[in-house]
Amino acid sequence: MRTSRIATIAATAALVGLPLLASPASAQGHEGGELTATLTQLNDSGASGTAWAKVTGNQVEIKLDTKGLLPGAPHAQHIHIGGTNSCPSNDQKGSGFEGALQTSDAVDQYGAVKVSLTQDPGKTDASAALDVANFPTGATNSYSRTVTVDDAIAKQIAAGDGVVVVHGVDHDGSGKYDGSVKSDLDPKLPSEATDPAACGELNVAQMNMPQGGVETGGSDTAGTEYAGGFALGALALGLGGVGFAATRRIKTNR
Ligand SMILES: [Cu+2]
Repeated sequence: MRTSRIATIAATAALVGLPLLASPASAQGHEGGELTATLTQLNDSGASGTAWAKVTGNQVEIKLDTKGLLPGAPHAQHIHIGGTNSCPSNDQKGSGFEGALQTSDAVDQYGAVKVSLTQDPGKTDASAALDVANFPTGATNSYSRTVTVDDAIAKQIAAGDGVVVVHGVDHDGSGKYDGSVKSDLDPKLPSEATDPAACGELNVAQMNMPQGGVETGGSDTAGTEYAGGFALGALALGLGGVGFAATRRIKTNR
């Protein structure tokens, strides 16, 4: 009887524990949190990339590799926060050139610029969002910098709310930023200079073990015949479901 109760609890731990572990929304452990993003194209730009970030206190170490961008043209790149903290899809239409998505068209999704990913010595706050002299200009770029942010931004990035957006799209294939449509961010610039080219959501990369206990009551619906399978599954995933459950104080069912 005791054995089967433990098995049942183990199964519960596996069932309850797995979704907890899989959730990036886990609130603890912001300090030192690592994040990754995969950037995919917007506006059929052909651009893509990967990003990695680590938040330590008010420092955000970030690496951003991009490719497929218009060569020889500055590509503004930022961490946006707000909206639904998400990227629009490549086929999403906007108010720009032949229905192109302009930066402000998707603010409800990726939010506003919070960090400007300029090269040294550019400033890195929102005021440097269009500091074209200090952004990468290649078709392929490998960027890394450690930037200082305020407490709120550090927390939001660490929690997975940051979205990396890279700008600059040659819609008409002329080989440079031009055209009659003006930028929604700065009417002195053509929209091609600021329209979003690629986007990726910075998601929490590391997995944390659950800190809370496992509720052991009301677990009798988990059939003991499946318990071994669930426990093995937890072990196979390296989660130690059996050991975790077995060390819990056993509460009598019913
Ligand atoms: Cu941006």
